[in-house]
Amino acid sequence: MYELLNTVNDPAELRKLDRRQLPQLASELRAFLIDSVSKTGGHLSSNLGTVELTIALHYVFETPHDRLVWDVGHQTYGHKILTGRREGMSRLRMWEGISGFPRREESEFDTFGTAHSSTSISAAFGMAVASRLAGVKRRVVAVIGDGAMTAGMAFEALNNAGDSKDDLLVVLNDNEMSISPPVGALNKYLAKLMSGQFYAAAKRASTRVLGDLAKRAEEHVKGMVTPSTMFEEFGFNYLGPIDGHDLDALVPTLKNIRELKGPQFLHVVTRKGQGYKMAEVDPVLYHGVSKFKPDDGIVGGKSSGKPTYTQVFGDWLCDMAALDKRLVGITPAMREGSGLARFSELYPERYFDVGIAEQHALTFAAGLACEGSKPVVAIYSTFLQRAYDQLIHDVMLQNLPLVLAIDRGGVVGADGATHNGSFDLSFLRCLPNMTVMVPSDENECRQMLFTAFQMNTPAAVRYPRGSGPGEVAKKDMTALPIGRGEIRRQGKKIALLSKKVAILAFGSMLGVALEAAEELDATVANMRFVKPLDDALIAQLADAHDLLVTIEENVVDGGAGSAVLESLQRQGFKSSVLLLGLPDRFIDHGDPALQLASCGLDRAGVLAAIRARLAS
Ligand SMILES: Cc1ncc(C[n+]2csc(CCOP(=O)(O)OP(=O)(O)O)c2C)c(N)n1
Repeated sequence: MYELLNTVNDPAELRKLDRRQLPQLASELRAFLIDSVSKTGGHLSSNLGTVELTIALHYVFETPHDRLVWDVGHQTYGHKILTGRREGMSRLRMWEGISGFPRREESEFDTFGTAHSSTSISAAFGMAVASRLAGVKRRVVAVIGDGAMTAGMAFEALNNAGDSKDDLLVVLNDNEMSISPPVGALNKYLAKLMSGQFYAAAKRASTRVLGDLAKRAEEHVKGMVTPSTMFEEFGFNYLGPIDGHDLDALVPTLKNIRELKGPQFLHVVTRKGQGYKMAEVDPVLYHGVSKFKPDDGIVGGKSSGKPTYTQVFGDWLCDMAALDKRLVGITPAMREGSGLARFSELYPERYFDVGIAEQHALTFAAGLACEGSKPVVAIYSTFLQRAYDQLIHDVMLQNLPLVLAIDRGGVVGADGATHNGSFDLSFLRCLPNMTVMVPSDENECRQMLFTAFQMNTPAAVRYPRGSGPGEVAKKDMTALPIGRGEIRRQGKKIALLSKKVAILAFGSMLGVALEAAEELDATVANMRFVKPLDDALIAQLADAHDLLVTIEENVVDGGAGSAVLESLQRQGFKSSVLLLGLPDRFIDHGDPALQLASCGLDRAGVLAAIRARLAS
């Protein structure tokens, strides 16, 4: 079935094929992708859309000597398959299997680790400059999607690279989709470029001889070409748009461009989900998938029945919006992932998808807050990292009321190290004016969102991926007392080795704390707030116990446990304290239970750590 594909274990073998064999290779690669992703889950539509582009790039460029830099990297399965990882695909995104994104340590063909978007042009430009400085002749190619192109970082890189004379090729993979339909002026501009010139330009680009292109590039560098596209204004030689599924257009065009000097920009048009009808029709649903049967497709949407924290947030947002007209909901291009789909339909005028633009999202929200709106920014923990200065400088410093609904706090599973929300408690709790809440179940999450919304200062509610331990039964809006935790379990007898133990649990770790406490007959506190901390509760626990154990799904360094230590020190306690949390290393992809177990954050790990401390 994969007659040709099975012969390609390396791009060098690909380059030995006759050009006329490439369409067959593309169809085998596409079939392999559908079969493989249906068994493992992963990103589907974006990979199906880049099959021909991937083949053409490896066919034309001398990879790995020439550098191929993928943006986001969720479209690199074809690249992985053609670069010796066909068999590895059966363990894609699994514990100790290959990653769903490019990783430098995984292959010499993965030139730059990624998964957060819009980094490719900067990284590729850096590589082009370093190669020139080292006197190494190589081509460097960045492949970036139209969604990723909306981020400020991509424009910062264009601005910088376009003003240089370095040899760099930016390939814009324009499929007129982000995860959801793309937003913004750039998208309209690209559509205009496409509608006017597509067919004529596609024909021209594939037949144009090198001399024509070289002359045009030279004239471009000398400023003799009247800029006609925005990319030319940025200093790039713009070519295209061409059909990104037509290998007869792609290969000759790339071969010609390969010989040109200076910054080049090739606009390629593809279709997300190409070649698999159901993904073509619904590329949003097929962007990231769990296992499915290729003949049936995804049956019954993605819901597993039990509400996820994301859904709890989405429901709360709709309910809150009905109660308070000042509420606005903001997402940086994550409508589905962040649970805003229903809100966007019910309240289109108060819904803002700002594009892949986390930095702008925060400052935009700050502006809204200045004028009396009540912004709720829904953001993944990992993507909030990109907007840290905007959070500090524009929001916290001015003490503007804003709700940060932080999803995917803690380990996230198959997306792995790039996507784990491992650091937010550390980087949020050090900010003046901030309130940080961590729900231990879905109902508490709703209460905390309501509490945050009532406050007139910045507040974050940080919840994990997936569903929690309970069902959300309560639909009412009740606020929690700020900075107050609660005792969930009182240790009755003197526990192990005559020592009394109290576990101070933060958010998602309450469940495992309670399990461990059953065995040790320990006291358990549901701390609820990382900031402000419940100093009185900490003092009470310190008075009555020999060992305090803190547990959180955040790095130990600077996290909630550190905050407890600071509180004890401030209050003059010299308690024995054990800090449990994520270790000082990046956690790889895999089942979340395995990820947590690898960090000692499962029942067995927690018990072992506490026993070891008591015995020491
Ligand atoms: C900084 C950042 N924000 C959000 C995301 C989540 N995300 C992953 S892919 C994607 C859409 C990318 O669209 P595009 O670049 O057009 O690629 P396509 O999937 O259409 O091929 C988004 C928003 C991300 N990876 N990085």
